[in-house]
Amino acid sequence: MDKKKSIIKSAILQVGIVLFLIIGYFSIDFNSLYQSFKPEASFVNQDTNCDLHKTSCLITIQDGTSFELEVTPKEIPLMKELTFTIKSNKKDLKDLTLNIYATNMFMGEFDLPIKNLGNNLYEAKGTLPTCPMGNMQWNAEIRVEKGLETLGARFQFKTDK
Ligand SMILES: [Cu+2]
Repeated sequence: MDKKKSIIKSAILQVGIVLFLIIGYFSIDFNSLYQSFKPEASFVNQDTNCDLHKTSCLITIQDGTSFELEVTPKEIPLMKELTFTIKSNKKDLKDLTLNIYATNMFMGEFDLPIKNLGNNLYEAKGTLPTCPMGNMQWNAEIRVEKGLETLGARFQFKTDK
């Protein structure tokens, strides 16, 4: 009788430990924890009414530099090469990268070099990974160093599967 009781006790304990680990895993937001280690920048966010699936979106940052981003193909598929075309009012921007990461799940971090094509046109290319969950929300950020400050433009879009 006593043996049975202790078996049940240890089973309950084990289930308890597993539940504790699972709940812990889901309640810690690893993504925002990871993002908090990035150097600080003050971002201007994309207008929430602008949808990169439909049109290009324009962000003008604090120093007057404008970035108009268009993503092709417009469906923004995963696992296919995407082209990020950026028009700016400045033609001599250098060493920029497009930093892309998902905000609702940790899906890795992608730093796409932005090429200056001339005529105020810039371009970055890259492929986003497939996702088991779907409905990923992404930030695509351009950082501009201004003296001691870092300014930036933050574009946002969603993808399905
Ligand atoms: Cu995902």
